Amino acid sequence: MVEYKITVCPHDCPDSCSVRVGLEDGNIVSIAGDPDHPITRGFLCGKVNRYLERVNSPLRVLTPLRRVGAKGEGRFEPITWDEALDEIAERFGSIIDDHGPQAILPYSYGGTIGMVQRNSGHHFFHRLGASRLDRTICVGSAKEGQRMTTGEQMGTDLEEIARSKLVILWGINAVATHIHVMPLIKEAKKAGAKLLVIDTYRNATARQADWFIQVRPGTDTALALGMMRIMLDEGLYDEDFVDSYTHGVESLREAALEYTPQRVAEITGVPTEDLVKLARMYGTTKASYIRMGGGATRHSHGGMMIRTIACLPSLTGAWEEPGGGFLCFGPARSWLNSAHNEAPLPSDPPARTLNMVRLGEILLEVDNPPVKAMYVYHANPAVIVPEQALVRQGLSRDDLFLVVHEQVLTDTTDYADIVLPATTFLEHDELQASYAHNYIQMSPKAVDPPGEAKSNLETFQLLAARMGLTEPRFRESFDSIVEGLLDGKGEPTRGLDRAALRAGRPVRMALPESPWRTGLQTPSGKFEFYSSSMEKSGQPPMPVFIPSDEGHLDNELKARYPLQLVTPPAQHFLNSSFAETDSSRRLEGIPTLKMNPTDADARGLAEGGECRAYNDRGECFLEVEVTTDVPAGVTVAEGLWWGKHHRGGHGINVLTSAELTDLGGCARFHDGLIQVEPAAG
Ligand SMILES: Nc1nc2c(c(=O)[nH]1)N[C@H]1C(S)=C(S)[C@@H](COP(=O)(O)OP(=O)(O)OC[C@H]3O[C@@H](n4cnc5c(=O)[nH]c(N)nc54)[C@H](O)[C@@H]3O)O[C@H]1N2
Ligand SMILES: Nc1nc2c(c(=O)[nH]1)N[C@H]1C(S)=C(S)[C@@H](COP(=O)(O)OP(=O)(O)OC[C@H]3O[C@@H](n4cnc5c(=O)[nH]c(N)nc54)[C@H](O)[C@@H]3O)O[C@H]1N2
Ligand code: SF4
Ligand SMILES: [Mo]
Repeated sequence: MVEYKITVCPHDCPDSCSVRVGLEDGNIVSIAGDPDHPITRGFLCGKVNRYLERVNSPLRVLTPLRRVGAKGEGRFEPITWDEALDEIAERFGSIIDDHGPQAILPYSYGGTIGMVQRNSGHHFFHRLGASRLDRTICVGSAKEGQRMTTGEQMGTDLEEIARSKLVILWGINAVATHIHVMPLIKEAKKAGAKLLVIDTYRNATARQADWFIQVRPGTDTALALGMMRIMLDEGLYDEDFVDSYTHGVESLREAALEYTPQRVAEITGVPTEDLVKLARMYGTTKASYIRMGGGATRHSHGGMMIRTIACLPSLTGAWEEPGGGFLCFGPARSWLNSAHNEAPLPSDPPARTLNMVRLGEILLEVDNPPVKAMYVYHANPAVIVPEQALVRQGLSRDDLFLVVHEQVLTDTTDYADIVLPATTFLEHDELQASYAHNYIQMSPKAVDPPGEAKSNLETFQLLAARMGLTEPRFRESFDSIVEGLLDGKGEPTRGLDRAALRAGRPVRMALPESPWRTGLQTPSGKFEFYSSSMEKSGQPPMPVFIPSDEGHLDNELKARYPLQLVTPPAQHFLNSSFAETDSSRRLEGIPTLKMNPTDADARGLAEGGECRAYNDRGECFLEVEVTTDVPAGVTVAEGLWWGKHHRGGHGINVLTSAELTDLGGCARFHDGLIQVEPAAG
């Protein structure tokens, strides 16, 4: 007899699917989408459909391990939890004695976005006085940039898309990265809506669009300003809305003046007639919904880019129209009381903050004190961080004590002194909240952990005890942490149906409606075309197109490295996760660089040949795909393949820059320059 349990996918994906696990005699026999969840609608992505392959992977870590080979070799012997905890406590203790607690750095990010497990190390590291990590690699520029225009906690309910008349997927490859938005779009299309995709290459999502608008990477600010110039000129905006709820429209009119269709076409590559058509279409459709991804924000001026695009719905008043609005990273999670397990207590020692994007520099150059120990959990920094050659060099340091808590052996565990076995979401309890839709849900474990795997929460509690930390917060039960998180910042959490939540049902958070009527969290309380916060951050207060520091300038660097490199997610991987599963790798094929025929021909590169892509930061070997899906001058590598899947041992992030974005300290994943040549040998 098969019985079913409902749990929730915790991977770093906007969909936070409700997962129906089939069990027979305590063993998992099936994994499928929960038909009763309004967003999941009974289906999962291929990656998680095949989750048993990940759970039972030959790379699965089942006991603590201690390094026996050289750093980078990944050779280990099994040890007991007691031995592992003793060694970590002892090494941390002596590093604190010799260099102070800031010589210890936690490093975690998106392996899980579960509200409990993800942040369960914070109290431990805060209490030690360890260096703090600025976790900006994904949403930094998007959140900070949008905040400038709309204030915090803003984003239209995802489900409104079904009622939209014009859906714009802007810098988001939703067919791969946000698949559960597609049924909502389908519903809207059935009722007559159009789907627009604005992207730098014809990706899987662009193929489904009624209209695909191809922009040069990093130029969307000019596109949006060009649209707004036409809309303001032709009166295609909502005067009442603008008068009541926005700040600085006259300055916007002035700022937009120089973005004539001709100039915008030159900057963006979008033909003038397309720009005019786009502006009129957007300006006359109030029920227009912009669903933004990270694409446009992962550029040197990515903060300015999203800030400018977020002005569009504020001009038409789409925010207040059923089926209209704007969403990038959604606000539901932020209503929970994440301070409960995230924020330092007043009694915790102060500590410096280091930006996760700059890990190479952190490990090789930061001093006073140098980082002597790093504890990695739910992250794979050897693959996902820019300037990978420096990161690897740092991870290879013999004097760095590296602990990695992992589900599977990765490129990062190859450098570890100690590896600890981690549970998957099927094996631990969690509270899940999405960053796209407004449902939260309990995610109880479906089975017991295999081998000696332990959750993040349990591991940090054991570690705290081993280091003599006795405060109650290091013994707090899962249920009590959940209560703390639900003790949120207002009505959306107070009004939650606790019984339904405890019963494992998805519970919709009722977020404040029309917050602009009562005042947004901006200095003026309104949507800000003019932003004094921008000025405070050292940025122009008005939207303005600024060429990318690396990708756009005609200079000596561009002469040597003429091709811009865009590195977006692959459909069958989730960042670097799932690259360990054979079936995902088979479906992705081989690490590939997409190139326009003009660029390939000019370099003597043919379809299927191997190329060497390089710049001053390093080199990466990939197979060439010749395609008109990418414009001339642009190359695209979907990922993230691990270093060990590439000849030469470096993945695509060996080529990306660790310079930070204009706002929010994010990485510039789609902004760098490269040269490409046929690979020798
Ligand atoms: N299958 C799968 N799903 C995922 C992930 C994954 O790795 N694989 N990752 C998850 C995570 S952590 C995140 S943050 C999201 C990210 O998912 P997305 O937001 O979809 O990813 P991005 O890297 O932001 O790139 C999205 C698109 O932006 C385009 N782009 C790049 N630069 C520009 C630009 O300047 N302008 C415009 N208009 N487009 C541009 C790229 O070509 C790409 O098609 O997806 C999540 N879901
Ligand atoms: N070039 C390029 N680089 C990128 C991106 C890009 O688009 N282009 N995307 C960036 C973005 S948006 C993001 S979010 C980051 C993501 O980068 P990461 O945060 O490193 O995410 P993953 O690559 O998925 O690796 C997460 C690891 O955590 C492990 N894990 C999962 N669950 C748990 C758990 O409960 N406990 C423990 N201890 N371990 C667990 C998984 O096995 C996996 O190896 O990558 C960034 N890097
Ligand atoms: S990775 Fe995303 S689409 Fe796939 S099951 Fe998880 S939440 Fe759903
Ligand atoms: Mo992300």
